[in-house]
Amino acid sequence: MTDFTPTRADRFSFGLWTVGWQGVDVFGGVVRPPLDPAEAVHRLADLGAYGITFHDNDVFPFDADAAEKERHLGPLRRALADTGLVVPMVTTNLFSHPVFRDGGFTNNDRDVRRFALRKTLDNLDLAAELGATTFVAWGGREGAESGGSKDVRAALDRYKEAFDLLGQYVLDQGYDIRFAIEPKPNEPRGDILLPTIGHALAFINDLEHPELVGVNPEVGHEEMAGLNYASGLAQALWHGKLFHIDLNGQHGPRFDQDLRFGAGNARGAFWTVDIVESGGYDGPRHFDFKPPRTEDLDGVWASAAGCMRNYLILRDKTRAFRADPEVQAALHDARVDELATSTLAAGESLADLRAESFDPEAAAARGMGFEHLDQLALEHLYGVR
Ligand code: GLT
Ligand code: MN
Ligand code: MN
Repeated sequence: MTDFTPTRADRFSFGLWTVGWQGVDVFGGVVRPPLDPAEAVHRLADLGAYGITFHDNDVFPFDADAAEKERHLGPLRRALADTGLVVPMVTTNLFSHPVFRDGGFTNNDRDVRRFALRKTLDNLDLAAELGATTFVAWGGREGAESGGSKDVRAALDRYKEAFDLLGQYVLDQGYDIRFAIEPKPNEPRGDILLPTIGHALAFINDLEHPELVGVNPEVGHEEMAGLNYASGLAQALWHGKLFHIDLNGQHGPRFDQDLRFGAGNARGAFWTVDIVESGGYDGPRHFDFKPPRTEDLDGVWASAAGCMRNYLILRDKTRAFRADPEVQAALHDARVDELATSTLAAGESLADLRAESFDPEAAAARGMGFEHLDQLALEHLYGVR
């Protein structure tokens, strides 16, 4: 039994932009003071996280020269050394500065695309230096609001060109880094390129170095598209492409809420933890949430702690569900295990298959027993089993 206190072994990580979000939204300005990255590292370490992640401009300003970058990186490096926290993932901000109003890698303006590549190359060097092995690419500004403004096929050519160049750079430098594309259907653009896990997986197949590129699915982004996050994770795992995850909470298809993990769709969170824990994913449990604007700094830390605590609570519940003998019997009655058996037996021919007699009416009369199974899952989630 656990008291749901996170430890480093749980491998929880947080983006600096999450706890550092000052609450600026489309309708209002800052509600919280800036959070020093080194302070964030110490607070997250105290709460039980094992790592932090960041965009280049979460740490130093957009226009920083080498000396200014170093002035900001120094205290961060010291905080990492003092706490023992690691940096498993780094990402590039290709969306905040007005130059990226039409995106980075797929901007219609070629000079902006070239600038986006330079900014990303610099950040790859930093990622390698800090030991990050995953490099996330969230293309929030890569998209359009209107049909005529973007040639989507040309944009995908340029997107591919960018990942091909960056992949080759990583290979040439000998960096131990893989890329993870983060899909999102919309917001801030009206329609974002690579809007879902499925779109991203198909795109990756056409890259020069597909082995270097996977996905970083976010709970809220898939649910904004009305999709089932846990099911998307399962497919990404099936393709060997689940390189990283962004855990948070969302209440169905609406604006990107970035609630703390476990808030929002609690049933979805249960199945998310189930697949993350049992599906072969071995990366960080990374939170990408935004402590709501209602909160002061104490609320920020309560919200961050809640992400980890909810994950651990759900981890306990999913383990109890899997270990429950009644659940195991219900899984068997639902023939869930039978799906793992190949449809044709070894050595069997299609002629054998065609010669087999089968009574469809008898098979059709038999229910699947899924309701009983799902009720058991809900009872574990609701805390009565
Ligand atoms: C931004 C976005 C997130 C992405 C981050 C990585 S930035 O906060 O909303 O979903 O993961 O670029
Ligand atoms: Mn989001
Ligand atoms: Mn995210």
